[in-house]
Formats: sequence, C-alpha cells, structure tokens
Amino acid sequence: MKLPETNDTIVAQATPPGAGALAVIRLSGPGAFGAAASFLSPAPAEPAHRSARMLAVKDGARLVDRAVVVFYRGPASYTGQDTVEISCHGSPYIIRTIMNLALRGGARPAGPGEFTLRAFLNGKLDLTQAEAVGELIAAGSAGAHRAAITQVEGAVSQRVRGIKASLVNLLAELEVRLDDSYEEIPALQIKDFALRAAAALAETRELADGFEAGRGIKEGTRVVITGAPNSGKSSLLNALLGYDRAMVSREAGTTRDTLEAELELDGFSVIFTDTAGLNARAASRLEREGMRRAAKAIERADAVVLVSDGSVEETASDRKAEKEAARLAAGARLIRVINKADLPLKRTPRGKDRLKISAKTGAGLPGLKALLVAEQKKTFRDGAQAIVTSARHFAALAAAGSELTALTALFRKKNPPAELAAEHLRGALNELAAILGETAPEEVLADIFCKFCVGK
Ligand SMILES: Nc1nc2c(ncn2[C@@H]2O[C@H](COP(=O)(O)OP(=O)(O)O)[C@@H](O)[C@H]2O)c(=O)[nH]1
Ligand SMILES: [Mg+2]
Repeated sequence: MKLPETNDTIVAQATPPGAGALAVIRLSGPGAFGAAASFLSPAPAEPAHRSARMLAVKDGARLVDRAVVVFYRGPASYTGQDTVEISCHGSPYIIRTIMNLALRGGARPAGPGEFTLRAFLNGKLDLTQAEAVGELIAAGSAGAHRAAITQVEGAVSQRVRGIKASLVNLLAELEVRLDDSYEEIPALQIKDFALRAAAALAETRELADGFEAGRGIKEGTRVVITGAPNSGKSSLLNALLGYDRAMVSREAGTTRDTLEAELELDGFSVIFTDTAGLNARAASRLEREGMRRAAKAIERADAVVLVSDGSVEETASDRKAEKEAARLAAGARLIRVINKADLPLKRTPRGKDRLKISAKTGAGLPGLKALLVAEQKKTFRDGAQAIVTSARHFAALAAAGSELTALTALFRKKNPPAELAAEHLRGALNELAAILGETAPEEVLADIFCKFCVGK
C-alpha cells in the first residue's frame, strides 16, 4: 500500500453522512483558499488566520446556502496546511453541492485519515498521537476516552521520548569508548552504564505491562459466563444488565448459542457472553454444538465467571465445568461464583475470587462487578497517565525490552564488548523511534491511516 499525495488539496465532509442541523466540510492544501474562494461570496481575497466569516455559497449566480467559514493559515492549522472549514446546513443536497463546487475549484476527495496523515507528516502530531485521534473518535466508554485523550495529548509519546533520550546519551558515551578500541572501559563506568540500562528496561517494561489492561480499556473486557446447566448463568447475565437479555428457564439446556451484551461498569466497557451450560452428560448434537461454542468463547475471554448452583450438592457437570474452564481459560482470570445464595446453601465459598451471589435478589452483584473492572481501575489509580492500548506499540516495546535485557546481561560481564552493547542500544532505539513514527515505513503508515474515517 502506498501513501497518498500530500501536496495537493483535499476536501471531505467531516461530519457523519445523512441529514443534520449542521455539517462541516473541510478543505486542506495549498489550493484550499483558492478552491473555497471559487464558490464563496463575497470571495475572501486574503482571509485572516483563524477568522470566521458568514459567507454565501454560490453555484454560479444561484444561492446554495449561507455558511460560517473558518480560515486557518498553515502551518498553524490541524494539518499544517492552509485549511478551510465550512459549517453549512446539514442537508445531503447542500453537502453534495458544496463538495462538487470544491472539486470544480481544484480539490480532490480525501481518502480515510488523510487530514491526520498530513498533520503527522507536517510534524503537528507524532504517530502515537495521530493513532490516538482514531481511538478518541471510536472511544465508547469513559475509560477508553481517558486512555485516548491522554495519548492524543502526548502522554505515551513523552514516556517513550524519555526512555529514548536516556538511551541516546548512553549510546553517545559508549561510542566514545568504541573509538578508543585499545582501552578497556573502566569498571566504574560499566557499573554506571548497567544501572542506566536497567532503569530504561524497567520503564520500558512498565509501559508494556500496561497493555493488557489498556487493551481491555480500549476494546472492552471480554467476560464469559460458564458453568453447569441450570446454575443460573443466563439469570446472572440478565441481573448484571438490569434487563432480560437471555432466556431463563427451569429446564436445563435453554441456552444453546452464545449471546453477547455490553455493559459499562464504572466507566469501563465489559462485554459479557452467556454460553450453553457444560453438561457432563450432553445428550443431543445441538447441546454438544452449544458446548463447543462455549469452549471457543472461553478461549478468547479476558475473564471467566464460573457459576455453580449453591443450593444443590456438587454435580458431575460442576466438576466438568471447573476442569474445562480452568483448562480453556489459560491466561484469563477465573472468578468462581456460587449462585442462588437466597436459598439454603449446600456449599461454602472458599478462597480468593470466590463469591456468593444471587441472580434472583441481586445480592453479591456489586462485589462481582467491582472485581471485573478491578484491573482497569488499578491502572488509573496507579497514576498511569500513559496507557498503551495499541498492539503495535506493545510489540515495539516488547522488542525494545528484549534488546535492553540482552544489554543489561552484557553489562554484567567482566569485559563487555562495547560494539555488541552499542548494537543492542541501536536496536532498542529503532523500536522506540518506530513507535513515534520517526522510522515507520510507508506501508505501516498507510496501514494505520486507512483505518480512519474519511474526513478525519
Ligand atoms: N432461587 C434462585 N433461583 C435462581 C437463581 N438464579 C437462577 N435461578 C433459577 O435457576 C433456573 C435456571 O436458570 P438459568 O439462568 O436459565 O440457568 P442457566 O442454564 O445456567 O442459564 C431458573 O429456574 C432460574 O429462575 C437465584 O439466584 N436464585
Ligand atoms: Mg442459560
């Protein structure tokens, strides 16, 4: 994939399609003022920077609309180029007409993310900030919004820049030593190098470690509800949601397919999946297919809620569910809940992550909800400003981390080869630079920006 041309003039509707009170059409590029002047009246000859004017939109002699037009002179604009923003009435006909007038005036239709791509290429934003603009638009919960807005404001970039700066210094001092190839590095200096490399490694790891929670914050945490048939999984889903999403019945095997519902808990998005019960004696093919789907859902879960019916003695299905959940959930968190606590209980909850609840009365649900978003809350509570939410950033941080791990190991040796140490440093620096977009190849950029919406 190639990057689009960035020295021509582009136009796009910045607001969503369809009719609305207002719509915004944006032009950017060296010909933006000229293109706008070709259909605005009175034609603004030398519009002042950041001035808003009420102008007529004319198609020849015909009045199309009256619009508020804001002029930004590059480089002091979002894209860094001359930019015009036209706020017109949000009629699809007016929008289409203005778009056509802009095209006739020399602009071309913008592709996805082209405005932000220009902002990035003109140094208005670094790559992490530009990527976060896309996440900000997509953010559907308070947590996702907070992670995105701090990244747009440069929190992640600053942390990465900080680590980079310390490594650049280290490399410079090491390179001085390289020129002195006959002299060994004094032990004291090696010790100092080792400490600084270890500090950079710790910071890199800390950033990377936030990714697990960060991804959950951005995309929503996937929580799968599993357990034996009739334990009250569907009832629990309904009780959590506060409305009857899933069918509930005294008959075992009511839920056959997996069923998803999203809920915002304390500002964090949680996606619940109700599944078919894990039956030790599954009879029908349909039931077995339901169990197969349940197993697939558990494999993709961030957390698994294992429900058991506390009003009866442990059954073969309970044991099967316990074994299956522990096996399939692998890296995911397993939370065991004993349901139907409104009835006399035949089992006692033991250990951590084991809760007594009643889907019927709602008892114990606040505790379960709190447990589900505890990680995300902790991420914010720890004062983390920079939250890594992108798999691309995580991969680069992990790669930088392994270079730095190798480097610290090297510095622990008696006579560390300076050339090899410098290699690891350069490797780590490359990865960090790629996060900021300083060394990102064109395909990477094209891939990032094509996921944006048109007009952003
Ligand atoms: N007393 C009581 N009954 C419950 C509770 N939760 C579910 N049930 C009942 O248990 C039966 C099975 O519930 P359901 O949600 O369909 O279980 P599932 O098969 O695990 O999805 C239904 O008759 C529910 O009304 C609870 O907390 N207390
Ligand atoms: Mg069910």
